Amino acid sequence: MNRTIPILAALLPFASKAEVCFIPDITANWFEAQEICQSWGANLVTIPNNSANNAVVECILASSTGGNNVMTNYWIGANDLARPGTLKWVSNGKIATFIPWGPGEPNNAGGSEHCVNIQPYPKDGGGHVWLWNDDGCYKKFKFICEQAVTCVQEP
Ligand SMILES: [Ca+2]
Repeated sequence: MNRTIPILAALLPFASKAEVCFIPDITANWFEAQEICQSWGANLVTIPNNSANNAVVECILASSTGGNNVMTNYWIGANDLARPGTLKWVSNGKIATFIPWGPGEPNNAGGSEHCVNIQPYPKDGGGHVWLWNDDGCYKKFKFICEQAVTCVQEP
C-alpha cells in the first residue's frame, strides 16, 4: 500500500478528500477486480488527469516487494461497455476526458476490448512511459484499487 498520499492529505489544513491506492498481489478479470476493490470500500482507480496518472505509476512502482514484477498490465476503473467508444469511470459514472492511449490503441482487437488497463511502454533512450490499452474485460490482470480518505479539520 502506498501510504504517502493519505499522510500528505492529513497535513493539508483544509483537505477534505484524498485517495489512497493499493494493489493486491493477485490477478482478476475487470469485473472481479472491481468487486474485490468494493469489498474493501474502494473502487478500481479513477485517473482524471496526468498528475493522477503519475500518482498511479508511483503507486505501481511502490508496490514492488520482494522482486515481484511490476512491469505488467493493471486494470483501471474505466470501460466503454455501456456505449462503445465512450469511456466511463466506474467510481462516479463520469465520461473520461483525459485518455492517454498507448501507441496503436485503442484497437478494440477482435471487436471485444472494452475495459482499460495501464501498462509500461519502453521509451527511446531507456525507461518507460505508462499508457493505456483497451483489453478484453475477462482477461486476468493485476489491478489498482483506490479508496477515498476523508479528512476532517479539527476545530
Ligand atoms: Ca487494445
